[in-house]
Amino acid sequence: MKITLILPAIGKKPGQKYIGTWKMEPLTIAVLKALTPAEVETEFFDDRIELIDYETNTDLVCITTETYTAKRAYRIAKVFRERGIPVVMGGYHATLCPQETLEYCDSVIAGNAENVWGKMLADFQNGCLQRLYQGGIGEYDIHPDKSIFHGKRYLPVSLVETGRGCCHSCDFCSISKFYCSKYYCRDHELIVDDIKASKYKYTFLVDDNLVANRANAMGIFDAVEPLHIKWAGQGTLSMAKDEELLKAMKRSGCEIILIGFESLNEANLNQMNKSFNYALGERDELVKRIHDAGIGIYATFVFGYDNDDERTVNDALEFAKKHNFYTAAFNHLLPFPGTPLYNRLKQDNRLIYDKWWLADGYNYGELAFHPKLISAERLSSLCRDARKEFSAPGTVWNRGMASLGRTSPLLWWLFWSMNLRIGGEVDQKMNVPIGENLDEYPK
Ligand code: B12
Ligand code: SF4
Repeated sequence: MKITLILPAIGKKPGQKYIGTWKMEPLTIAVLKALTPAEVETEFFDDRIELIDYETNTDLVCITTETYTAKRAYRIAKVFRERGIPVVMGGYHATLCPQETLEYCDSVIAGNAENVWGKMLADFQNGCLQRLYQGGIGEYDIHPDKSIFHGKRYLPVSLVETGRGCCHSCDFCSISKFYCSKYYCRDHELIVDDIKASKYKYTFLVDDNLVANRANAMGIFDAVEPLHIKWAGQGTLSMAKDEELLKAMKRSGCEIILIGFESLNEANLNQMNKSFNYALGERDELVKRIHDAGIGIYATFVFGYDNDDERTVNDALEFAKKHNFYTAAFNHLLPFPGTPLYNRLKQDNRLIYDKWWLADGYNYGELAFHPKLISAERLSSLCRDARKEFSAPGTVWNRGMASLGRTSPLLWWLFWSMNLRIGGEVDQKMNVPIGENLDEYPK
């Protein structure tokens, strides 16, 4: 038997290349490969870097879905199903919208694949593929098999999972919905083995909230320290309150930590159920503590809550410039299906599209709902302007100089290439048509 794994891309502008900084190794596919029995032949098409061979000789097609890639996934599935080849889907979108996804494929695995993948393959071989498999949540005691990436060129960063889920319940977050606001630790030996097997010295520890469980986090940092790697990860501002934790993070090789500041406005933080971000105390002081520990910050902000207006975007930009963050994202709010945010906006009749991810004419970078104090178009362009300003040569220079000594020399060099690349991509990303132009070169 042969199965074909596919990672669909978001979309691209006609004649242009796919967004460079999105081309990371897809851990999801390496996990599915590892779960597949050796006697089953596998092949993999990464839609972000290569053309899909729709004529390939295969028995079963398995597609991973995110909400942004759902439209593309459905189109790919249609072609294979017209050839009589069954299609299975899983991933974030399929889990959040299983009934919609089932309209476009033969079977869905909702949740984590680990404990049902083998059964799904056996059912398929026995001619009794079920429509819906309920996978587990947070069980992942295997090593991903990255041999499936052979011959594909990704960014030179190794992805290693350290945890799944998050203990918080921010109203816009798909993770909190998928993992029911719980955090699941991963066995530290597996983490160490994965790092040892990694191709690159620079590692992205995949975790939605690395500091969700303090004792577990300290254990990971102790286990990783002897490996002498440099890593980036994702946490929350709460880590700044804990000096011992910060020191252990740094000792273990932490260089950059992604922190969702989201908003500087208290009412907005309340509305998104992230009030813990201001309850922690003086924000400037917390940022300083992280920087003083020798850790750079990737700050993320989101705009579109009910108290956002022209001023709030600018306030966040000034805050990011004042602290000379290593990098920052100025995103507009997007209602992902299944989240409390989506349900609230739908109930209030504020969605521009019922399903923006399938809507004809919906482009990356556009708002999919009406904010209260500002128009959708204006907010989209303010976010774009903030990104441009933050990556303008003068701002990048100031940030680069501030990072000198804060991060290791390797990360300091990386700062320039990364920030210049991100700056160059701002307009390339704006208005990318979702699901379009992917069956053409260049990739
Ligand atoms: C690393 C990462 C990235 C990397 C690389 C992405 C990649 N494709 O490899 C970068 C930084 C480039 C990135 C970019 C973006 N990302 Co991202 N990213 C992640 C992150 C942190 C880890 C992904 C991962 O490797 N997980 C580990 C694997 C093993 O878990 P998994 O994918 O869930 O797979 C399991 C199950 O879902 C299931 N499964 C998955 N697929 C399939 C398929 C089949 C057939 C089956 C049966 C089962 C199955 O089984 C797997 C094993 O249990 C996730 C959050 C997270 N913790 O997962 C966000 C996440 C996937 N990203 C997200 C988003 C929104 C984005 C961006 C759109 C952000 C933006 N505004 O630009 C872009 C889009 C880029 C693109 N798609 O081209 C959202 C998606 C939400 C949604 N509803 O779709 C997530 C969930 C983050 C969040 N907080 O909500 N991202
Ligand atoms: S802290 Fe981050 S990962 Fe956790 S629920 Fe909030 S946005 Fe999601």
